[in-house]
Amino acid sequence: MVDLVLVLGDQLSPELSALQKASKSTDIVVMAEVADEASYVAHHPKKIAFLFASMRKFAAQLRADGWTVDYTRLGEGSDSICGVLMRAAEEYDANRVLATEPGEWRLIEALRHCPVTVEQLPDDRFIASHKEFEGWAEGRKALRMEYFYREMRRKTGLMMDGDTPAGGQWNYDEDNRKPPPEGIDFAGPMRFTPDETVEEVLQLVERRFGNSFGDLRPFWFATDRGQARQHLAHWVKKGLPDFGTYQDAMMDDERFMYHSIVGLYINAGLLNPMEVCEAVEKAWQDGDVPINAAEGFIRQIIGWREYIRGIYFREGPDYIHRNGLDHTRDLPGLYWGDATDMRCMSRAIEQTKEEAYAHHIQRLMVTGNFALLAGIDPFQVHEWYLRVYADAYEWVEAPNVIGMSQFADGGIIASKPYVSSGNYIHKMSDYCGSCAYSVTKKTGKGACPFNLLYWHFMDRHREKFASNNRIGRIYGTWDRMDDAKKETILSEAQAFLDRMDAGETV
Ligand code: FAD
Ligand code: DLZ
Ligand code: SF4
Repeated sequence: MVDLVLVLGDQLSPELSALQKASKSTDIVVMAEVADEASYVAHHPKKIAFLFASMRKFAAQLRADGWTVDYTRLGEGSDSICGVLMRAAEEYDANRVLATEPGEWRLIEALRHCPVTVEQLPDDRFIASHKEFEGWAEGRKALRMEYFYREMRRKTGLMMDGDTPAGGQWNYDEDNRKPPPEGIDFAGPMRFTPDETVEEVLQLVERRFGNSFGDLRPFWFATDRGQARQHLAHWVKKGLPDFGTYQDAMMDDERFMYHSIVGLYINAGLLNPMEVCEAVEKAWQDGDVPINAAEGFIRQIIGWREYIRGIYFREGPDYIHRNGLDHTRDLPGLYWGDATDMRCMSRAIEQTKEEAYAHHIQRLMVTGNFALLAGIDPFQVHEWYLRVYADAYEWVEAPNVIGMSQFADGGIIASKPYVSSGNYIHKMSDYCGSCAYSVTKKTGKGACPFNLLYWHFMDRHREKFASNNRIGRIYGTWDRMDDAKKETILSEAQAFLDRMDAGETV
């Protein structure tokens, strides 16, 4: 009996559980570019091109390895994954599909309801299974990442001396998070010139998705495992040593800083998270990188990445609709590139449009912070992040946006809302120096909007946050201001929001 083996666009890994369970000699691998996946949100064209090119190359690799692959190009078959499976089941007389569980409830449900029988196997490219995460979370009052991370260190043995963490500490963040340096000596991610396969896909994406937000060209992403590994080795050597130190810094003319830009490759399956961590651990063991860089990076992958996924699957399909702070403002046009005088916002959004990339602090403390302060509907914020980043899939994007960034899950992920006035951005970046607003002005003409909106947010959510032990004390500062000053701040913040809602340049 023939089985079909479904390989989705973000499952491009030879070690995929569905491939492991299948028989190379009798089973048929099914891969498909389908309109439903390419348009359930209007993805950035670079993301679609990256996935389609990587899918085509992965299919070629599977064939070279002896698999039979049924590959459907966009527009040449059904619009949905289930439709493609139904056609293939009939064509090959198969009555079962082996699949690895998709990273989205939407697609998990679609496969469950597909008329063909689909066996969904665990995605064991992750370090923690759903059961393990559940076991860890069970009975805890607060699900703090740091404790989960320690479990993952023990499980993987990464940077461990027996039962104790290498160097004696679990976390070296006191050496990280420095403000931006004068200049940086890393030229950024490795760039790959499009080959024939990539060029063909670029032309297809230009025709079909050319009107979506985002620049398709220049296209420089790796699109196969070999290239992704080259990129990783380059970054480990040149970027990793300063990764930790400047992890939170932002610079006006440095889009990538010392970040790894491996998220899109790991999430699509071109790199395995453990191989990435092992490369980093080895660089540290060889004495090439400091412990704060290696530990800080490994924590992002085996800590944050795994924890975030655990939350997505634990919280269920309704998570993306949560709105714990009742925010209802529409996402303003500046997120789609409309002019804004806020330098930090315009630079973060401009690079998002051109590169389908912004680093963590730009996502959290610039675009995310602004959306939260301005009270934008978290579902619209979620859709924006899902659309614009090349590494975005719901399992990882939604908890970061709904939970960490917008505090819309009521505090499952974050113990306090990630909000700040302009002061944080000023400390951690050089944006403010070339901004039309003044970060030191709290009110009046030219006052930084983050300064105004910060108090507007704190004031309107006083009931929720006054007793929060991490942020509640801030109300003391607010209460010490005289009433006239408070009134000025709130009315100027409201005037700013009104101008923004009216579509004026702010
Ligand atoms: P680096 O800064 O070099 O970090 C290394 C790796 O650690 C990342 O590639 C990623 O695999 C992992 N990592 C670090 N932080 C996180 C985190 N919070 N959650 C999950 N993995 C993490 N990450 C995504 O992969 N997809 C998303 O759609 C996404 N959306 C985000 C939205 C918001 C509002 C925020 C605050 C964060 C989001 N993140 C997302 C997490 C993080 O910002 C990105 O993983 C990171 O910026 C990717 O760039 P990089 O590969 O250069 O990562
Ligand atoms: C994101 C994406 C896109 C743009 N296109 C496809 C596609 O045509 N075929 C496919 O198999 N997968 C695609 N994907 C990835 C899926 O959307 C992804 O598997 C789910 O969102 C679950 O993470
Ligand atoms: Fe952003 Fe305010 Fe600084 Fe301008 S002054 S860059 S708006 S933080």
